[in-house]
Amino acid sequence: MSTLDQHVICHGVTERYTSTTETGFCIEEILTKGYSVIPGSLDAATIARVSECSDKAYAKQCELLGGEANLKKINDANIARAPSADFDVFIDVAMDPRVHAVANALLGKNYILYSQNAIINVPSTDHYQFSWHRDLNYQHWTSSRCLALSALLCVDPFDEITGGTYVLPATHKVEKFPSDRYVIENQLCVHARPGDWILFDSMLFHRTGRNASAAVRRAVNHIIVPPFMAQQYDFMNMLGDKLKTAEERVFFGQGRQTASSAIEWRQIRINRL
Ligand SMILES: O=C(O)CCC(=O)C(=O)O
Repeated sequence: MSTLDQHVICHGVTERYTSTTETGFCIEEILTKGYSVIPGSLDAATIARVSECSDKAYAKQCELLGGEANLKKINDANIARAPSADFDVFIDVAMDPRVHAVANALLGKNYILYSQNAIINVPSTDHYQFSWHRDLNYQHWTSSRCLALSALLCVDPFDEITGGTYVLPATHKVEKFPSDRYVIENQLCVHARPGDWILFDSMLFHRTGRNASAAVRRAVNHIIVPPFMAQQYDFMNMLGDKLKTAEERVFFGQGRQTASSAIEWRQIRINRL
């Protein structure tokens, strides 16, 4: 890139982004191309614990469900679902303030955790997430505002060899999934380091890359939504007592479960007074 290319000049432009902060630039990238990479607030020891606990949570889930073979039958092998139910470190991960700053700016002050899953990408092993998808599955429409934010914590290096996340830039703005030729000519692999977050509009088409390295590549995905959407898991039921702060309880969905009756719906509001 020449020095001339570093100098931005334009004409006929009266409106533009003027992002001056890291969060502001991240939001500009998500709104425009659908994704952004930011460094997280978590230290190396925490990332190492996330790595170890992802494997332990998965092993426990395999055991509870009658072995990994049963998970393979439902295309759900090598995913630890809601690992925060077993290991508190995933509560800390979900509360990373850098992610919450972006969620707040994109979704407004009311948002909750729809799902949290650790993706374990084993070398030379198929994974259901290798296929292109939106995190809001089966949705083929666009919205003027971001409807959901996906926050993928990279636990290991992400690149073409290790199986980084592949994206189709700006497809959060296009209703249909593109043709094969378009995908092949426009897909790109997002590079990231352990501890980084890949933040993307949940409607962006993406997939996990094949892992051609010798090491397992792990990540923890969080889908963050406005509270009118029902959560994938009842986090409050799974980890209610473990949540220490009001911020944690709100994010994990306190008070957002479907009311069992109209009386209960009103009583919850009266109790809040
Ligand atoms: O593992 C990845 O790189 C992406 C994960 C993913 O596609 C998902 O969790 O929806």
